[in-house]
Amino acid sequence: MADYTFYTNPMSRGQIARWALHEVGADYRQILIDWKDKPESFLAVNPMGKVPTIVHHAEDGDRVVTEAAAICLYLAEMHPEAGLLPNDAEMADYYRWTFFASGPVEQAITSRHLKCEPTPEQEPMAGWGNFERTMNALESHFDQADYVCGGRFTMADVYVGSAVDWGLTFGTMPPRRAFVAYAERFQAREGYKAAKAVDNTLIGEMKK
Ligand SMILES: N[C@@H](CCC(=O)N[C@@H](CS)C(=O)NCC(=O)O)C(=O)O
Repeated sequence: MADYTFYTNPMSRGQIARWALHEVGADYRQILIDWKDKPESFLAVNPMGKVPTIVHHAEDGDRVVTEAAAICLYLAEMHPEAGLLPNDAEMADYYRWTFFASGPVEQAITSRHLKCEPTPEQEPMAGWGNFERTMNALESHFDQADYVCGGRFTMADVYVGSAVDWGLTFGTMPPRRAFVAYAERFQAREGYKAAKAVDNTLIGEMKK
């Protein structure tokens, strides 16, 4: 049996987890999920019926991890040999920007897409404030750092990088110079290229 069962759909946030799986060299088998026909076995492990979902078949039993950000950080912990964990000095940026991407960035993009952005009066209670504030904050980091933790790629870049990658590809994030330069850096990685090749092949097959 493979170490991980990976529930995904190639046209989804499952791409984030696949990139993480490839970065750590994980042994996984995939189960592709059709939104209109979700297997009971999948709903049993994730009642939300959302991908990505992984089941780690650990020695002490099966462990379910959902939420793309959590899957990335979990895989980095389970595979320290991949060298994607932060050291003490990198820890603050590692957590800060991973959670910033999974909270404010995700909400800023989704609320704009759904045309339900907060009014100026609502901004103080909206965790992302507004779209511009969120984009400006993220840009300010990549204006002075090549990666989330400064000069070196860590697992946080899989999650934050995926947000930037997705945003630039679908035009839901502004193509600011710092975002484009960051994307060029992480897109050159072997793990990124290998994971995208799998998903792009699957997407091609789905379109036949
Ligand atoms: N909070 C979750 C969101 C996952 C999510 O919304 N996945 C979508 C695809 S991108 C999904 O599974 N949609 C199927 C559905 O809701 O039926 C995460 O960050 O992983």
